[in-house]
Amino acid sequence: MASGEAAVNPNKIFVLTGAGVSAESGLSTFRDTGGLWTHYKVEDVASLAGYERDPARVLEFYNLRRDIHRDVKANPAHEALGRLQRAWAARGGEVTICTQNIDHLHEQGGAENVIHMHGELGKVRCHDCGDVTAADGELSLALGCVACGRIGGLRPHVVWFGEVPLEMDLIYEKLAGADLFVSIGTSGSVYPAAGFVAAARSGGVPTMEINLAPSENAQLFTFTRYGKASEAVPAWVSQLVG
Ligand code: BJW
Repeated sequence: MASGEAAVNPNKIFVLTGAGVSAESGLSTFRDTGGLWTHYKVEDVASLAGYERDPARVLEFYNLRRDIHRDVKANPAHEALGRLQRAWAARGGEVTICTQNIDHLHEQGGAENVIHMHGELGKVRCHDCGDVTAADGELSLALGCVACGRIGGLRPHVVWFGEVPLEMDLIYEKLAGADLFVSIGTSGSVYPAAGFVAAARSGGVPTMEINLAPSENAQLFTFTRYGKASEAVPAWVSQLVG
C-alpha cells in the first residue's frame, strides 16, 4: 500500500471513473493516441450545434459506437469496483460510483446505482419533449418519439459540450459526504468532473488517482497509483476488503 494510504479508514467512498477504466474492455478512450477525438472532430459529433447541423452524421457516429459496445465485457477493474461496493455496503459503508462513461460495464461488473453523469449509450432522448427511453436498435431520423410522436427528433441520451451533465445535485451531495475521493482512468480535462478532486480537497477529503499515467490534475491527489486499471484497481480493492 502506498505510504499514508493505510492511515485512511473511509466509510463513504466516492469513485469517479473515465474512459481508461473501460479501455481494456476494448473501448477507445478520447484523448489518448489513437483515441476517438483523433478520428472525429468534437464539435461535429459531441455538440448540440454539430447535431443541429448534421443529425444523420451524429447518429451514425453513435450507431458505430453502439455496435462496438454490444460485444464488450466488463474487465477486472469494473468487477473489483462492484466487489468493493458490496463489501462496503455489508459493513454499513457506501461506495458511490459516478462515471463519465456512457457504457454499462460498471453494471455488468456488479455495481449498482451507478451515476452516469454524461448519459447512457443505450438510451435516446426526444429533442422536443425530453422523454428518455431505452433503445436497442439502430438510431435513425425515421424513428418517432413514443411520448410525443414527433419523427426525427430522437438523439442519443448523452451529454455534449456545452450541456449540463446529469444528476449534478446528487453528485455534489455524495461528494460532500465522502471521506475518500478516488479518480480512475480519466484525463481530468473535462469539467465539471475535472473539478471534483479540488472540491474534495477543499473539504479536507483525501484523494487518490489510479491511472495509466498522471492526469492533468495529478498534483491535486494525496495518493497515486499508476498502472493498468485492470491490475491497479483490483490490487487497491483487495487491500481494502482483503
Ligand atoms: C487508462 C488506461 C488503462 C487509458 N488503465 N487508465 C474552459 C475552462 C473550463 C471548462 C470549460 C472551458 N470551456 C468549456 C468548458 C466546459 C466544458 C469543458 O470541460 N471543456 C474542456 C475541454 C475545457 N465542459 C462541458 O461543456 C460540460 N458541461 C458543462 O460544463 O456544463 C456547465 C455546467 C456544469 C455543471 C453545473 C452547471 C453547469 C459537458 C461535458 C460533456 C463531455 N462529453 C463527452 C462526450 C460524452 C458522450 C460520448 O461518450 O460520446 O464525455 S466528451 C468526452 O470526454 C466524454 C468523456 O466522458 C469525457 C472525459 O474523458 P475521459 O473519460 O477523461 O477520457 P480521456 O480520453 O480524456 O482520458 C482517458 C484516461 O484514461 C487518460 O488519463 C489515460 O491515461 C487513461 N487510461 N488507458 C487506466 N488501461
